[in-house]
Amino acid sequence: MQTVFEAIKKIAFEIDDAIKNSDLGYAEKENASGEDQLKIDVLSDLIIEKEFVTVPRVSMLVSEEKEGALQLHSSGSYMVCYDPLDGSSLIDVNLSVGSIFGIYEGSLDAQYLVASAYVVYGPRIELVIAIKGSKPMLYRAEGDQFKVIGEISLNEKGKLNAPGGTQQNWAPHHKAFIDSLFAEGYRLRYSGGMVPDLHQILLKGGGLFSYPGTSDKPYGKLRQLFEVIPFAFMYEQAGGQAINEKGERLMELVPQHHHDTSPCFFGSNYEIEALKKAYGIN
Ligand code: AHM
Ligand code: MG
Repeated sequence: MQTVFEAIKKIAFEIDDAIKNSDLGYAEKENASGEDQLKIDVLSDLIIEKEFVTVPRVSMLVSEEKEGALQLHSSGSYMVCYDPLDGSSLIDVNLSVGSIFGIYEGSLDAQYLVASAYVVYGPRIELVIAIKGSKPMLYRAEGDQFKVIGEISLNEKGKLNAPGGTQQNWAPHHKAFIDSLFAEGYRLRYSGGMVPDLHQILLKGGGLFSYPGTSDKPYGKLRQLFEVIPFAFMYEQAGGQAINEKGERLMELVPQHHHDTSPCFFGSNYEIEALKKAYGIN
């Protein structure tokens, strides 16, 4: 596993350099979800592919930017699913973006996820790695190295509310619940990039990030294999919860297709329990 994490550290520096110095225009094609691809999305995908080609433990790659899986080493056992540059549409306004990695062994199914990691490209580069049985670990780039900062642990209750999706397309019970959190004193924190938004909640001790099913996107927007499941694992390891609209743990998802999405709610315990009550799924 260490070789996979070392590869992610090298990738983080290379993608950060690409964000700062490369062409930010549109590529000629769309990605597998039918969204416009930026040249930097394609470049970030290639940077990751090039690095994992050198890691014999990696058997296969599944990327937000690729239609199918890419087979690598037949001797390897880790299947790495990744979103090379999440929130890339925020680069032109100079907001933080990120890369997300889910490392699966055995099957592409949430319960076979053995580790996850994400990188935040902000004023500084930060990396968070979660492995089974321990709290997520935060690293910060200093020079050309990552320095350990410490464990991440969620409080029982937070103060931040990050509600995703277009409000006019929310279900009335979802809107009522989000409003009730604001009425309780929660503060809005939403940049439109799930990596910095979820990172902020993790580092500030708690809160809620939601991306529900909406009238225009009944199954939500965020992709199970390389967005939802890696962060669900992070939140559970940090002492929080991650569920879907039925109250099921996102760590029980069994994706049918590589690019399947799911409604998702990540938070500290208080907010997730309040959500279950509001949704009538207690
Ligand atoms: P992307 O992978 O195409 O960048 O889209 C994912 C992003 C997430 O980072 C973010 O949480 C979400 O899209 C924001 O969507 P919305 O603008 O609908 O709130
Ligand atoms: Mg994404």
